[in-house]
Amino acid sequence: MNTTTTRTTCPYCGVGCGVNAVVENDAVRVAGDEAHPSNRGRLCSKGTALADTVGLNDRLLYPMVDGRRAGWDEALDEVAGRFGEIIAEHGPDAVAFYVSGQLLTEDYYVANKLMKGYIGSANIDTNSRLCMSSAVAGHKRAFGEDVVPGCYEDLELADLVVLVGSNTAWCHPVVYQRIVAAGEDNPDKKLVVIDPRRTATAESADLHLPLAPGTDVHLFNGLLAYLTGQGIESDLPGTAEAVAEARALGDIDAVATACGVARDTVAAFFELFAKTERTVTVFSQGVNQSSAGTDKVNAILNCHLLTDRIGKPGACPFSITGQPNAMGGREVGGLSSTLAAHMGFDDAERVQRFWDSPRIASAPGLKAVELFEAIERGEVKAVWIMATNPLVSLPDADRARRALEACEFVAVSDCMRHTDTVDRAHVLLPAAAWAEKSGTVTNSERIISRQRSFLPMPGAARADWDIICDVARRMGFGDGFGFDSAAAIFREHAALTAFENEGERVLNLEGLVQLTDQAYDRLEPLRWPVRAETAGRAVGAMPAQQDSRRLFVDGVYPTSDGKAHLVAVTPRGPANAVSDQWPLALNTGRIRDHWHTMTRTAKSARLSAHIPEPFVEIHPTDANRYGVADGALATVSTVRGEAHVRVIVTDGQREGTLFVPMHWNDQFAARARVGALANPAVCPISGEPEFKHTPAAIAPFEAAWHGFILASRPLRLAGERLVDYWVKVPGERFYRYEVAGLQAPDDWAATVRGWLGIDERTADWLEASDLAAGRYRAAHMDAGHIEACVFVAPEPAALPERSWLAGLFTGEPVEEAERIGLLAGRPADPGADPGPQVCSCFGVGRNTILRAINEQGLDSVAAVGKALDAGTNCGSCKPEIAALIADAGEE
Ligand SMILES: Nc1nc2c(c(=O)[nH]1)N[C@H]1C(S)=C(S)[C@@H](COP(=O)(O)OP(=O)(O)OC[C@H]3O[C@@H](n4cnc5c(=O)[nH]c(N)nc54)[C@H](O)[C@@H]3O)O[C@H]1N2
Ligand SMILES: Nc1nc2c(c(=O)[nH]1)N[C@H]1C(S)=C(S)[C@@H](COP(=O)(O)OP(=O)(O)OC[C@H]3O[C@@H](n4cnc5c(=O)[nH]c(N)nc54)[C@H](O)[C@@H]3O)O[C@H]1N2
Ligand code: SF4
Ligand SMILES: [Mo]
Repeated sequence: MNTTTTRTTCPYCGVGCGVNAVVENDAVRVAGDEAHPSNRGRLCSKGTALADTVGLNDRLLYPMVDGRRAGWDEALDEVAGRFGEIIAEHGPDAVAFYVSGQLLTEDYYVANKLMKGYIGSANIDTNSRLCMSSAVAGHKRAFGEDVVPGCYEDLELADLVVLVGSNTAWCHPVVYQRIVAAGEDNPDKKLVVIDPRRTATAESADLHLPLAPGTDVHLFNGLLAYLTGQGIESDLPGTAEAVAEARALGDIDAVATACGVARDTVAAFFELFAKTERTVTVFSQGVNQSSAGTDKVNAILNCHLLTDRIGKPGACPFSITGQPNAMGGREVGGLSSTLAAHMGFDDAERVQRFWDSPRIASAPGLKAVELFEAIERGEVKAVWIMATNPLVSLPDADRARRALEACEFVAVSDCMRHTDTVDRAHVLLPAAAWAEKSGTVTNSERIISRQRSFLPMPGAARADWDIICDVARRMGFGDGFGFDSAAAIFREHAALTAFENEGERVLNLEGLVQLTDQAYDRLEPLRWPVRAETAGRAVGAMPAQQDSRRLFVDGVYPTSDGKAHLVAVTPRGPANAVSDQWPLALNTGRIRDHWHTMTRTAKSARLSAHIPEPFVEIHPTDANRYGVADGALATVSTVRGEAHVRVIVTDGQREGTLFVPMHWNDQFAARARVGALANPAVCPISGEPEFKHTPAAIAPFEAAWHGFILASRPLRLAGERLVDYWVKVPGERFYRYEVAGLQAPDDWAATVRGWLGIDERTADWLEASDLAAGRYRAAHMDAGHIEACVFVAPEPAALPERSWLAGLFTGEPVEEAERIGLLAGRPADPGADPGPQVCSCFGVGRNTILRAINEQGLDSVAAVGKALDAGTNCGSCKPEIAALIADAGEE
């Protein structure tokens, strides 16, 4: 047996977990890396399922030009040539790059260098604009530099963890597990969650503040005023102004009213915060993705600065990052509003000298939303998109689509053959994916880790840095892009951070400037800043005096006066308020087991099984008011567009608000791309869009019939007559489609055969119908195997569960006993139906868990874990298991 183990890093969230990838013969398996300081061996459901995602199905394997396969020379000459022509004719600002926090630092570095130093424009922006830019801007206003001052250990040491606008249990699960585990050792530890929704994270909090959307500044200003009322003072610049602004709102009652939260809840939070020295406030997209995003960030930072809770064990504000390399991108300067290595445009001369480049961008470029508007107006005529899917992820995404369709030249570097964005490119460049590519990423706690390749690059795929350098050389910039390895690029990046850095920039990798190729290959996870004397040591092994875990320990900041600044912030509502026509506030975000636009997580059947369909969550009162029922379909609309999604009625959703996940797109659903509905209003300081608040309406989707199809092969339902709603759910050995239509066909059998593409005469076809009752059921068999089955009913609730039927797609012939149950859609023995999946790691279903709870009297998550393994690997499903136990107890 031929086995190799490679230590690498998870390519999903900013927790940055270390992963051991084991390749045994041709099979890949992954496990958490016990030696990585960020996760110490843990992985969440997505990390655990990484091996499911490395297959080559649907991969982009060759360059394409105008829809046909091309060689690298042709494709790269086309990109270099078209960019060159447009620059020559219209100047450097007529072109742009739109890149991503999913690039490695080395890829990012050369993309930034090419645009800002050689093309001479700052028109390179990144999807981090949609993600972290408010945190960046807030950090700069308060600290003088974009720096996260603490580390994950602080979350363990804290006696109070405040999670603001962060569904940590689902979006940063390993950090969440670390907080929960620390709570088990410290019974005094308290967890407060501030989120309009009662999320999985809020379920296990000591206190949940379900505040009205967009009222975080009101709340934290209220807190600042309360703290000063307790006699807490500070002589930091800006304090008087910030406190005066904070007091303007009034007392706790006024704050409670403004935030729409019970007075006692607000008071309890304020008291807890005031008395707990060791407090960490974690914030994420509920804060950043707002037209007041930067102000929200500073309202939080103000409270930490006033109380001097920063740079201390267990005390700091903590911006938790989304993407695996959101931090690395910020470090190289990938945002259009920064230059490079935490330097701004004031440092242009210095950066140009370091690069020895022909030009240098001297002023900020276009920010993501503006960039696509400029493309639409024809001012930007060529764009190169790398590692992001903007036609799904930008707000007002249909407008972004029109912009790209009108654009003279669009190049896309991606790993997938089809995405909503890829399908609109003139030139496609196949990029190496995780497992194939090699370089570094920086996580939320400033730890730089290696992503290492353990599989060969498939087809003609190449690393992003390699593609970018090749284009640069073809544009005549050979001097600056002669890199022959990721290591060489990393050294130059490190050197730029240290260049003429006399301590005025905290980001400093001077200790890594001399890193040999061999040392780079072996690089252990290492936290910046990396001074010369600490280089090469693992984080855990650093001596205390060279500790970089906490910054600003001495109270010195990279500002002109060396001090941190409080910033006066004025509370204001979202950019567009709800109205009679658009009475509900549409909030968007993430679910546990999907990643962004699903290009990777949809390759995993177990991840796709957790929440199979796009949905809208709505409060019972609103559901009543607008006539939508749990389990039915609804149309959610805004001024920009509409989406057709499944309704979930829950009192965890705040009245007056809706929640729709961001993940589904045109590859997986007929119409569920919520970006097309989202408001492109941005924070005036950071340019980050208001994804968490768009005025919206909801109405029932009046389907005449509902159904589902399970098929062994993928079907093409897009554009299929009578199928007005479809969602594709990849399964283990099958594809599941949830379908519905506004009108029933005259001939079900013929219509269904058409969907399945089967020949009437030869097929082994089982059928049962009760057309008067609106029911139709059929199965297509082939030599005893099941090829497909279709179930149709007038109501969704009248359809059988999918899990048992799905289990018949084993590749083996269907047994006679099962064949009897087939058209009934349920087994002869009801105990055989596991129900919808709860635990992705062990594939344990809801029915199985409920049966075990009831039959064995299990009363704790640990007991369920012992009996069924559910929840014992990544732990991401623990909140759901706890909810099932609670429900069973109530009955
Ligand atoms: N499973 C999974 N994990 C991920 C990702 C993924 O796609 N899937 N993506 C990664 C990325 S790039 C990112 S950026 C992170 C994002 O991680 P999170 O920020 O935790 O995720 P979101 O679901 O976008 O939003 C968080 C919460 O903000 C709340 N919110 C909405 N409006 C407000 C408000 O006005 N105030 C407050 N206080 N809260 C509000 C929402 O209800 C939501 O529960 O997740 C990362 N991790
Ligand atoms: N409605 C709504 N929209 C949102 C958000 C929200 O909360 N609500 N959140 C926003 C946030 S925080 C984020 S971070 C964005 C994320 O949004 P996107 O960045 O658009 O989402 P991804 O699906 O991660 O897109 C990554 C693309 O890069 C490809 N890819 C993967 N690895 C590589 C690689 O190594 N090289 C190359 N060249 N390509 C690669 C993938 O196939 C995929 O097409 O979405 C934003 N949009
Ligand atoms: S928490 Fe999960 S998704 Fe995030 S890095 Fe760790 S394993 Fe990957
Ligand atoms: Mo993000």
